[in-house]
Amino acid sequence: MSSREKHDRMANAIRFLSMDAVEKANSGHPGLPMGAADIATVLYTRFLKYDPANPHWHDRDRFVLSAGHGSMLLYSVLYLSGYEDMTIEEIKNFRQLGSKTAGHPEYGHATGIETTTGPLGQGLANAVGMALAERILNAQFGDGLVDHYTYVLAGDGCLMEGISQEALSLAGHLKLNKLIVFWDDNNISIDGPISLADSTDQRARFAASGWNTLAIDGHDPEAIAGAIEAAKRSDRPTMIAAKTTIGFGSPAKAGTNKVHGSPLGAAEIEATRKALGWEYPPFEIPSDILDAWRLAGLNAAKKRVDWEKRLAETGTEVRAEFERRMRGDLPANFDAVIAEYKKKLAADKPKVATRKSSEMALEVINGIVPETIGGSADLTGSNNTKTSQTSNIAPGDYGHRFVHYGIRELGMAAAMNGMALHGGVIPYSGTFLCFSDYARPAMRLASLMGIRVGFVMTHDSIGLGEDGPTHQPVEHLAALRAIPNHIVFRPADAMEAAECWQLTLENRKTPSTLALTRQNLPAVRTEFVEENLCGYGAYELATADGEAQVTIFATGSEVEIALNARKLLQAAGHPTRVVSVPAFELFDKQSAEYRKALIGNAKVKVAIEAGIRMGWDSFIGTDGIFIGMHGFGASAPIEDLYKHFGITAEAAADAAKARLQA
Ligand SMILES: Cc1ncc(C[n+]2csc(CCOP(=O)(O)OP(=O)(O)O)c2C)c(N)n1
Repeated sequence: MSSREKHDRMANAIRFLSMDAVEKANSGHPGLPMGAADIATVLYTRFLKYDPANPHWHDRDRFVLSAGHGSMLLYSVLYLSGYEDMTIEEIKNFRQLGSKTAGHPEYGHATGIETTTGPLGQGLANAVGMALAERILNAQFGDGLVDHYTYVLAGDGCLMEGISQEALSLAGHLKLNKLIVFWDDNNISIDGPISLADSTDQRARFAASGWNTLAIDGHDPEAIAGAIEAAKRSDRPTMIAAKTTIGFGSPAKAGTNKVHGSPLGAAEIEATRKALGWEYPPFEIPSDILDAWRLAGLNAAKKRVDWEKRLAETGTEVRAEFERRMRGDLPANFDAVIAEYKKKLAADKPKVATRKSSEMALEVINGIVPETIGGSADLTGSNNTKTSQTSNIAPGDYGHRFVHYGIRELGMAAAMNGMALHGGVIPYSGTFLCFSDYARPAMRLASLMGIRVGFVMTHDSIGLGEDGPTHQPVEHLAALRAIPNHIVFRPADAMEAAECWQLTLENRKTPSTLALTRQNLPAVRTEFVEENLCGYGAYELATADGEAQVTIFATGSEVEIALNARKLLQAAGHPTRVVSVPAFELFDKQSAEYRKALIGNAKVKVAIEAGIRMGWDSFIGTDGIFIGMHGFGASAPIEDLYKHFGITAEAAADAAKARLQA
């Protein structure tokens, strides 16, 4: 058999596994796997550095299927190359409950799936973060331990999405030349030909963003191999425009949108079997082809043995540090250092904005956790994400810890996801809370994937003042709290900010948002307690003098207001307690007894938060008093705004008194 013939048969194995799995599931996307099978075959049999038997090998190349609807391409390749958890049964159970082969690739379901993709374009942006993490770690640990490529397969859809521009301009600027993107240039999306909606010169666009670009016949294995080799020689990231035919091999449907997202149907599959000369029944791969694939998997793994050797020869200290970081463990002295810092805060009682408190906490954390990588979407001075340890990562100069992401909130968030997925670094970065809307699609995927990312969101209420309602978040706290597996922290002072950061770093499988103020806040936690009280999600900050008639729940900047309202109420003879609620999600995890006791049974329950009411009824009940926002904010100095919207201690105390007397 000629090598071309062998290649074709290996690629056809992907095509038929994909076609047959989609047919059996009666749903899915056969077109992309059939069209991109040649690219995947060349990549996985001749270039990709990976080891199916050690899928988490740190120095493996990463492959991101950004066009996640083509999931069967990835599942087929993982099965063929010998990933143990991707069995033929899993392929047969494509899209069924409990299978590893979900409709779109899901991180954590099976090894070899480097990220969750499906929302088009995000995979490409994840890959930028992976490629950046690789360079950062390479700068710290050297070529011997960290030296790998990040490959992407992106479709027309990925490139049409706005996020692609954020991702590729960032990668182009940073000269991430170990990032190699295949564009599956098949001219088809769901509605029909791309010309219905797009006439972009993609190569020109990538070139304008600082990329090396190549164009090839995506069905010619030698052209694919040549392009990868050329890409590896480039000093810039490379986009390979690979002309392919969607649904390659299907006599009646190839090259049309009919094969994008529906099963081919038994008759057309039969015709395709004939056309491609594939005489095997569904899910049966002839042994010579399966052997060839498994051999490719074994060959790809050879480099791991050398790498293990290099790791073993690395000095004990460096090796231990590298392994700690890649495991994602925090340094052993982390808790002790935070405790010391909390003691200092108890003594100093700083009156600062929580964005500043956050910076102070980061100054301590960054001093002992060298893997944190900070950043901002062009709001560095406002987000306070830069500390003394974090100098700028620049094109070709990656041995630093701060990323100027530019005004690219979604690209930034998705890149951070990629960095976290890569491992060895802990990304955090900021924008204004209001613009979390721009980052939200990636924040959601961080939650779905269960990864550790710190989303720093400053200017967290009308408290930002004069910039006005376009910049004043109102519904954002509620909207972010609505995302499963996402912790929204809203610390009230420097002590809580330190605790919230501690939790952000400790929660390895949950991303966190830190909602932080622009305005100064007094210290409300002035005693040192070793325990992380924010870890309860809500805790009693001030007790009532006597049996509580009123309980006031508040977060962040409104805790100060709650404490003042308590004073007014107690002066009027109404014992009042204040509960700080830095994180709804953590409170939900407490025992029923804790929650019941904390909510208590005071006659009147009040919540104060400069956002909308949504979510607060679980604390105060539907008949509770909510002091907060009921619509958009306004442009004015902060003092005027809080008065104008009735978010004051007096308003809260008056409302509580009126209710007590009712
Ligand atoms: C953000 C987002 N919007 C819409 C979709 C729905 N969708 C899935 S595939 C697709 C078309 C993609 O076209 P292309 O990338 O050319 O893939 P191909 O047709 O080549 O398989 C669309 C609109 C999605 N998955 N993600």
